[in-house]
Amino acid sequence: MPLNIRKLDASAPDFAASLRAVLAFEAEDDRAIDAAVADILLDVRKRGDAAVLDYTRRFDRIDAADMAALEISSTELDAALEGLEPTRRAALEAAASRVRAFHEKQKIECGSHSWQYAEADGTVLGQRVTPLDRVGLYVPGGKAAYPSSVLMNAIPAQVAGVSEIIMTVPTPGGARNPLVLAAASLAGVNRVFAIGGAQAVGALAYGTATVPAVDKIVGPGNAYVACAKRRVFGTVGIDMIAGPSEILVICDGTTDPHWIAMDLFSQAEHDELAQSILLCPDEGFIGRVEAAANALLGDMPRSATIRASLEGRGAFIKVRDLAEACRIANDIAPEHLEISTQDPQQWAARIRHAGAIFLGRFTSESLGDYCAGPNHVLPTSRTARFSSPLGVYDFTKRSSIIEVSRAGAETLGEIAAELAYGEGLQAHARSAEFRMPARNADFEDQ
Ligand code: HSO
Ligand code: ZN
Repeated sequence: MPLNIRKLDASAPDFAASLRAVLAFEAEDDRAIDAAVADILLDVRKRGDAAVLDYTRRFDRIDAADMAALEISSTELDAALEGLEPTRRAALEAAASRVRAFHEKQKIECGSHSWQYAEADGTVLGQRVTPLDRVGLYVPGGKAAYPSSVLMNAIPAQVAGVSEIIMTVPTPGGARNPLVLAAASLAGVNRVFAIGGAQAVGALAYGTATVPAVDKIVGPGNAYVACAKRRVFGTVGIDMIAGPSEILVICDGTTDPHWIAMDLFSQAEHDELAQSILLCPDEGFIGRVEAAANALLGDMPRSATIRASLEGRGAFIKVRDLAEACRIANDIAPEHLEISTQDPQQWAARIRHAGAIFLGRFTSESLGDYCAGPNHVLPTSRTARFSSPLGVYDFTKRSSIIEVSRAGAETLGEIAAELAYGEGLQAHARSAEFRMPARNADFEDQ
């Protein structure tokens, strides 16, 4: 059966409403899931390892005597790396070193360094940047167990200077994914536990006798994991709640339509709910991409997922021109935006909201997923309007630095005391005034 992908025309009077309908995505908000997760978290908090072992027995069918049996040793991680087929290992190493190089550069450019300055009277102000002590990395099992995501989450943490990265990965039935373990070894993950679900999130957030409590939990997961991350937020930091993958392609109609069709497939194959959209001013070209998609689909092992995604959430949108395409792209604020046109820089300059922008016909989004260097953990579901790719900055925090000189205590004391009295906070005012000879009869220099 030929693919039945929705076609929209940006000039149609009902276009805005049709686009909203295409974009509509309700993050799963299932009360039953939330209630189950709340129970699990409470139980892990109360009973620690014993609770985690019980849930792992129940959900992952692993009968471990104790939590130590669920820790994957560094010897096993290294052996997984050693055991990889040489070309696979070389690719993983090349990807890791490119991702590391990009994030090293990001560390220098993106305000990861402390700074301070002195005012005329000697008061010093500044900001100190420190890495988080311990980070938890959740890696999903099953269909979304991506070694590339291990690299993308662990490497920026390491570059930031995080001293301990604790990874959890469910291994249903005890099946360990060697490529995931190899990636953990390569990325320098410190400890790995074969646990998953809300119980793993709880263990990382609260700590158990065996699993150390972390300061922040990052990494994707299913609805239970997402819900658990939301619930432990505040006790620990979290990265983001990632939605299904998205790709938006702007094409001027002169790229090989097979390339474009495959780019749309590349995100569609992640998930039935993934979203792939093409914006193009040339209706004939849209037809050729559709024909190419139909010709290519049969060869895809994940054709069922691709079909469900494209037919359920995909769209071909005919635009008047590329300027209109850029306006629509900003409205959609996609996770990934490909600009497959002549002079892509010109159009990229108009883009304000996108997780990652891929310029030119040779830049397939998939290169960014694995090895270009920038992070593949990106804002989805229009959150690119206000958030950024995962980066070194997500694994650091800032402390303000204030060192007031004796002269500064006078000038700042005037201001602070005035405002403190205005707020009815006497102790604040007096605390400042004690350090001001003019306002403190008992002032003694020290
Ligand atoms: N495109 C995904 C990341 C990924 N792709 C991992 C392949 N493996 C993020 O949206
Ligand atoms: Zn991908």
